[in-house]
Amino acid sequence: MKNHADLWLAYKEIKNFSDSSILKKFYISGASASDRTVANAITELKTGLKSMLGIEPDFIFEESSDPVKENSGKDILDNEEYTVSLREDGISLSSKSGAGILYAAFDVLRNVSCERDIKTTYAGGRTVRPSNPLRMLNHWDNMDGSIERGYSGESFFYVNDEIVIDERTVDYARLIASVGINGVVINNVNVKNAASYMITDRYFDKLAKLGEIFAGYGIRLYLSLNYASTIEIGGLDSADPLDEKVISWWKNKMAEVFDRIPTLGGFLVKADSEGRPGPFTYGRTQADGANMLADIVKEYGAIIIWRCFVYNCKQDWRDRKTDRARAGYDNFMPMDGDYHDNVILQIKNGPMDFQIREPISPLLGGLKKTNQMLEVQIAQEYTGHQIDVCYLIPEFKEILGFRTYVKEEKDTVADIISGETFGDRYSGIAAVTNTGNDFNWTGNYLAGANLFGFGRLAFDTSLSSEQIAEEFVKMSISADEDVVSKIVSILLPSREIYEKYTSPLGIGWMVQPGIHYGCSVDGYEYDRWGTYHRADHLGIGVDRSDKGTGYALQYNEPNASVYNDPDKCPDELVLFFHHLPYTHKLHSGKTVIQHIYDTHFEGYEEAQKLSEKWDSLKGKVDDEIFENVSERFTRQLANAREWCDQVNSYFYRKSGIPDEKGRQIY
Ligand code: GCW
Repeated sequence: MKNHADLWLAYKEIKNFSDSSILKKFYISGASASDRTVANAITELKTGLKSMLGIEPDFIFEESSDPVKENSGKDILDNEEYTVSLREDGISLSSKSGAGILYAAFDVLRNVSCERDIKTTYAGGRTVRPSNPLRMLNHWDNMDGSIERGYSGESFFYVNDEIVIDERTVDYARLIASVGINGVVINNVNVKNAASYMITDRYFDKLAKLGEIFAGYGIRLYLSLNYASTIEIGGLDSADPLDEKVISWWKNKMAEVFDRIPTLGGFLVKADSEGRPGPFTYGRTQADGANMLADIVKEYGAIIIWRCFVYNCKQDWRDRKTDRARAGYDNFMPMDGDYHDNVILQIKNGPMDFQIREPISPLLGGLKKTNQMLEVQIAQEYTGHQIDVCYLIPEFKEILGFRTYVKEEKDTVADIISGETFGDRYSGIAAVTNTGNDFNWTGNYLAGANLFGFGRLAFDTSLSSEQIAEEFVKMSISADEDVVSKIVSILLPSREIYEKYTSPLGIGWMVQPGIHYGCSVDGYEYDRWGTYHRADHLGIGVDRSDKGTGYALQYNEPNASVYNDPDKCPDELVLFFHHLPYTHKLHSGKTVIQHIYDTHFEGYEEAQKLSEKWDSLKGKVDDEIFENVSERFTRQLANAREWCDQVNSYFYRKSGIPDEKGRQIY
């Protein structure tokens, strides 16, 4: 008995499948039979088709060619593109690489698992080219087994500072490869203690083995790097990127690392952020820091992914001009074009920190000559800790579809991170993952939709939130139409509902400090990191217009003028950009204060309805899944009730303005 669920690779038996005759033979061309990824694709097809349909297919290998050497995002896409087409007596899978054959195999298994008719699905052939070259998960796993912002148990990569490789490791590679993930950073960006020694002999053998397992599923291994390694493990007294001793230490170190871990794709670096050391410590620029490492790893075909989460976390909230939201743009725009071509800047979707709603970071659409990756979070740090249901794919669709006006066309975030807008050498998308060693991997079974969905969306940004949700439910829970439609109708509105009872109007952060779950309206308000709602007896919100911190002007036109004007700014962000009286009329026709009351009562009521809908599924879904989600709904309703009561009471007491509908506010 496994200690973990199969999730969307459960391959449940399908009784009345339309026509399985075409699935008895597979023709494989492009990648060679000796490729271990092709071998894994065949194993997967055998496992899945036997389990779902009781058939044992044959495999015929046709002409094969070698994949192109990957020196750019375009090379990756050329290799990973695949085609599935119909033959007289079988199905043809073709791709330049083993990874492409594996994705093709999972494409077939997904369609069978969703009980779609295969001949119809693949009539005329289906060629899929991934939307993004790099599709990565970032684990904030610590080597002691804990997970920073982890809500699904302990790390399955580490126990007591040792790397674990077991059946779950392989199943993890299968799960994420099945949704097209091709890169994993296995350790916390806050690299500390034993993690600083990841790049030493102590861990090389295990990392090499882990890299081989991942490579067999088309996944590159990456490591988070301690920028101050020269000091912490190198015995030097400096980490200055321009210091010759530092440079030569890194040269020797990287030669050793890439010799011992040949599959390593590169490093993720968090520097000069929240107390982490970095180039600023030595009066150098972020580009100095990134380029020094990039130049050294280039000969190994590796990349440096450099996070833009840099802000002055010692700022004084009383300084009305200091604005944490400005920091990313102010720190990184001046060096646009200074980064070498195997450096990628990894940019959080918003200027603050993964709130339930933020404007899009102005770096996306600001930077024109720098490789960029988008960083989103499926670990529900501020969005419910995988207790509250919060399906984030609709939010990611909004982010990807946002027009930056950096160019006349092909200017959306999706265009930029795909490499389409600027023809970048490297680009892509990463998610801080929500996994852990819980039996169901993600705490709440329904949070699995965020892991599944992130992968599917990263691979194909044209997919809809609804289609992704449907696939997830059919493959992981049940293909029963009534069950599918009910659970999809729980997932789709859940982000808006969470926003209703925890926001309003672009105001986040009213969370328990440090924990980031549960309501505390002023918890962060007077924290050194800046104020977040600036509520007084007359109004609420932060003035980020040209009359305030000027953040709104970091955007390209027409976005800057829209955000800068309280009468044009969209309601859902108006308090992020402006300080407005409680009586201000929104586009919706409501006043700010009535919007606060209405959304918090609605949010709680709608969360109750989701829970009731789930209750109606008792006996129709696996008991273990039913109980897991049901227990979390109980906690979510208590949470939503607290938020509703505390936020409404706070703003009623602050404003003195009664609820138009006369509801009980304490
Ligand atoms: O979201 C915040 C978290 C930190 C995290 C940091 C980051 C890994 O509270 O736990 O540290 O941002 O993104 O680096």
